[in-house]
Amino acid sequence: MFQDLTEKLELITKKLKGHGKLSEKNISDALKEVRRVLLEADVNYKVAKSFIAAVQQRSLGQKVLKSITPGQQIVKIIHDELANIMGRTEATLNLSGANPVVLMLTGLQGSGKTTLAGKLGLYFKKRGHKPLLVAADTYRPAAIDQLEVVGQNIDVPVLSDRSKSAIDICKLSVKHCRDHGNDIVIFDTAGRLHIDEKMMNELLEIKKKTKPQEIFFVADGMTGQDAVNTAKEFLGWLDFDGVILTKLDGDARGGAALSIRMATDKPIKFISTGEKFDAIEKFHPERMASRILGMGDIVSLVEKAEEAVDREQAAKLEKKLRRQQFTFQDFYDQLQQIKKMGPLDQLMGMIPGVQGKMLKGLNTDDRAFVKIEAIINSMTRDEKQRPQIIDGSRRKRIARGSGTSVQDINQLLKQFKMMQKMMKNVNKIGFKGLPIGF
Ligand SMILES: Nc1nc2c(ncn2[C@@H]2O[C@H](COP(=O)(O)OP(=O)(O)O)[C@@H](O)[C@H]2O)c(=O)[nH]1
Ligand SMILES: [Mg+2]
Repeated sequence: MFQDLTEKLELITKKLKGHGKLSEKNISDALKEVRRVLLEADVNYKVAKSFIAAVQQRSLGQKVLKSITPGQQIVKIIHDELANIMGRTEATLNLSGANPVVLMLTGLQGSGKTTLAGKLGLYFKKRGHKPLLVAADTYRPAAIDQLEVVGQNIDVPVLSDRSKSAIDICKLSVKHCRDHGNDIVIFDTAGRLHIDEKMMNELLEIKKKTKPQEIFFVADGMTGQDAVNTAKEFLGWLDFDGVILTKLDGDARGGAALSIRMATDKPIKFISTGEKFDAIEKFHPERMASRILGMGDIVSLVEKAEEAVDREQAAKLEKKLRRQQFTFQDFYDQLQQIKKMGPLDQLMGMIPGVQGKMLKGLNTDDRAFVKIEAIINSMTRDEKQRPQIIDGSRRKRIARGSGTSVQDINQLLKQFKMMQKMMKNVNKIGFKGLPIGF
């Protein structure tokens, strides 16, 4: 997420922290650089300007300059002000007092609405709700098919009717929910490549007729300023309640995430970081500021682990670790759990102290997992339990069986030994039921 922006900011903050003393000139030079970096990330210039002014004002106080660690204090101020421009406190969701709760997704075509309907559906299902998805993009038959496939994937019902208008199907869905016990209904509305009046009027009509608790503007996080401009236009027509940023994985530059709150005065409520249905998180400005500055986000990491980890299995593993019986089978099971948490490079980025540039050369590709899995699968039961018996000829056999090389096997055995050692240490300080390495 925002790798380029993070790397550049890390350089600047490192320099700041390196100074024993800071002069006003040091600070204004650094802030000029920060401003340039923000603009390069496609942050709105007014947002960048007011951000720099706020940091400057707080940094130049005598207290900061005369403190023992002025550099660190300024980095803290940058962090706080970054969180400020993104909204400071976590936005709440309005889920009470309605039966069903109506959530409406709006935005341009391709911004990620249909995929998001699935992500939100799964998100609420996991939390004990009974969501219903509504195919309100009635112009392209393929759009209805797409949502139906999404529904099948996450095992959440989809309401569609190819003979009805978007407004009618939305109205109908509210009654459908009451009849079928669905407590949350999510409208997947039509998008256009550009805003047009007809589309806006249709959305307005749906709003009037169904009175949604939350209308979300779904913004493609990769698009920077464009997303902000579109958001403002939608706001003028529709007065939405919150923003959801998608596609913050990959090459997103950060401009949309950092500007959209100030530009619309509406909170960002969720972010999405991938195409899979579990790639959704509630938005926390403070945590996001930490991630952008390369400080990691341990809280989100632990939450992800808690969601993915099978408690019973974790307890079993803990017992084994206490008896120091960690085997390749356990290693394999742990890999499965880590895989459930999401792409490796995203997880690594949440660990404090792991800097953007460290991730660059590293093979955090999920293909590395596949190789390890293949190797473990080619071991006999006995070998998995007692890796010390894996001698030269066994290594050759495993390499052949898994389509890898003896070198790969050697490397994995070495890693496994290291992990066993690490596990002993973890054992000493107390195992908290988290997957290996975290
Ligand atoms: N990388 C990435 N791709 C996404 C994300 N959300 C959606 N997409 C992709 O963006 C494309 C458009 O998504 P779709 O849900 O059909 O957008 P819609 O036109 O607004 O309904 C699809 O190829 C999705 O797989 C995301 O968070 N990350
Ligand atoms: Mg769609």
